[in-house]
Amino acid sequence: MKHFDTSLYFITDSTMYEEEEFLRRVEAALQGGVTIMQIREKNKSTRAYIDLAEKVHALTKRYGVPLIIDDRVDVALAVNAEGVHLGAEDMTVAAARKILGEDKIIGATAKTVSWALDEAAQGADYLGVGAIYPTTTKVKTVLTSTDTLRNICKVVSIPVNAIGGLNKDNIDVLAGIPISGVCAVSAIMKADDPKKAAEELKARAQELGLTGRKGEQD
Ligand code: TZP
Ligand code: MG
Repeated sequence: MKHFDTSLYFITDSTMYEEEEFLRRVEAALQGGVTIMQIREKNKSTRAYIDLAEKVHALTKRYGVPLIIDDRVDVALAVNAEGVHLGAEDMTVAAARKILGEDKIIGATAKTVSWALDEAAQGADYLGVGAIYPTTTKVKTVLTSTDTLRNICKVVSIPVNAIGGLNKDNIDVLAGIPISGVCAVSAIMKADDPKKAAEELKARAQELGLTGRKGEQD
């Protein structure tokens, strides 16, 4: 049985900080109540990715928060992370499931209804849908409308999270859409006070009814 809560899904970006400051911010975010965390590294060697993921995992375990590894099934296995997040250029969910087994969390990116249906059929445990707003985080993405987000929520039964340019002052656009939570990089990572930023984003998401549908599969 997998239990996870995507209410406040924090995705890291280590590119602008020394390691000590990066880890301090990661811990502050955990103290602020993030419910699931993803380490996202695009430019590190495999060895450096594993090294940093081990350090982040030591922190997330202390706070009882699942750690998801972006892109890399091998890194997820190496650090015994709780899961992996896969996009269009990564291993398929079906292939990752064969390697990781049923107990690991496998998330997928989806930007259209048909893409979402395909990922769910392959056995994805949750979907990340966006970018809802333009983002300052380095990523190859296009905007996804809130109509598409709503339609994806209608057709899949797994948790759906919104992502892209989201912060406490603009997530009201998601009100009434049955998502399970919000994903954020910059709103937390680049905040003056990441703990406070996580607390405020979570509180606002809860206020708008955007949280709390948990991923629970047998
Ligand atoms: N996928 C779609 S948008 C995005 C990713 C990884 C980046 C989100 O970053 P931010 O800083 O929360 O806009
Ligand atoms: Mg990817």
